[in-house]
Amino acid sequence: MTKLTKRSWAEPFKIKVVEPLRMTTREYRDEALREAGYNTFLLHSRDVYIDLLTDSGTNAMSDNQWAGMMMGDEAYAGSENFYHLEMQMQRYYGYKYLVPTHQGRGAEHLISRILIKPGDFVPGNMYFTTTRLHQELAGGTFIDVIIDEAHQPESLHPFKGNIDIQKLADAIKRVGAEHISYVTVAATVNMAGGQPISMQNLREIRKLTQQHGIKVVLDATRAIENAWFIKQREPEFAQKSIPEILHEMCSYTDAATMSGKKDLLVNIGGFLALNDFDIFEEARNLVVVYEGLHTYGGLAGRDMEAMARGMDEAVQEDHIRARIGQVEYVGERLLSIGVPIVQPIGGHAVFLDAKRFLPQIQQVEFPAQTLAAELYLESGVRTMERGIVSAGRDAKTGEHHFPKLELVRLTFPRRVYTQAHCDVVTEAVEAVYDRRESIKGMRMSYEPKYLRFFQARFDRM
Ligand code: PM9
Repeated sequence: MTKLTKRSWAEPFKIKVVEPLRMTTREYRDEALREAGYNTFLLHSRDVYIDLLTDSGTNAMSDNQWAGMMMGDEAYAGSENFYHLEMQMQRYYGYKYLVPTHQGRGAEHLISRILIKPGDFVPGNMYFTTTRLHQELAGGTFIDVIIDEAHQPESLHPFKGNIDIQKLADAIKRVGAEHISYVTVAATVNMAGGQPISMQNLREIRKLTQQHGIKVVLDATRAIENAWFIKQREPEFAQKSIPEILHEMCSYTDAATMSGKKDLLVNIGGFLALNDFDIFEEARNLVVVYEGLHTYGGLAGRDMEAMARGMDEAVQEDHIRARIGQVEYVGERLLSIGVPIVQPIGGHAVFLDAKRFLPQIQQVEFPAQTLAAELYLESGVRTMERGIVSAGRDAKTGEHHFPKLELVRLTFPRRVYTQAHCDVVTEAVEAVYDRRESIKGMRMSYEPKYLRFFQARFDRM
């Protein structure tokens, strides 16, 4: 008799509430796709079987978080939940001041308006869609200073989120430190495949920027998952706790924008965290114009409470091990059948490499958009394009950006799907992979001005 392979861990929770899923036929999905203009963002959620569109706001909250929802203090001003959230942010992230926002882009809007002067530059470790747009709307220009390996799906560099310090130094020299609003550092880097930045790199960024008096703003959206990778891959941190690592990461930065909808296990919420009192004062004033009073920033008291409680759960190692372990499980299975994906496998998602998956489709015919549509047609699994459509157009020339990475993101909400769902997903990818040679590209029939990937429509070629 053969022995079972030993599993030393499983999800650190059991399921108390369930939500039924709906399976559809291929004919039904064909029609639904056509109605959605072949854009998975435009599908009705009821027509989706397994939803891997995003891990944003789609997490399952715990019983403790739901209990917290009942403790919402919905006073217009001075909600108890705000003070709890502020205390928790200071405890885990270590910044002095908190400005709540309805979600991450609310915080990006505020910091961009405050720190960017028209004509300024913002270097960073690969663009993120909403982050770059707010920088551009404030009159800034983003400069990508991530290491080259981040643009190479097959590179096994353990920290593909790192900034190339030489590229950053060159950018400072080229445009002048006085024209750099701040350096934006994402942890992990979503568009590179959920890839982490190392603590060593954060230290080097701090050293260089300090020499020039330049501020560093962290995108802390998935910083807890980044801390996990630091613990696994940087020997100095093997014995450190996640909160200790997170604290040190934040200590090399001056401020953070946060979408609580990811790491913090909630359905809505975000914040801007700051150390500089003057910037805080300006942000606290601006937030009342765009989001809501400075003690709720567009959130209900109950949402702030759920986010405050989510922090305690998000830093638990058992939780992160199972969360990242699930993503790894799917990635490893796809690798084992030869499907091209971004490696190393990232924190929040498995990214299919559409350029290698569908080499017959030119980038202007949207291979990743096509692949996401095919995957839905095949199985009802919803994913997201992260390629030329997401990259949008150059703000000055109006030309398409042509990103080196043309990816489809299979994004795993936290604590939502089981291993059986994961197996169904890998089988669906395999089925599309088996018929990949017959797949043709698409043309864009409608293109909105901002963040086109959300609402663009396509036709089959
Ligand atoms: N990320 C995601 O699916 C949701 C919207 S974009 C498709 O990955 C980072 C690293 C993010 C992010 C959102 C935001 C904005 C900032 N930084 O969505 O406004 O991944 O809460 O956050 C999405 P909000």
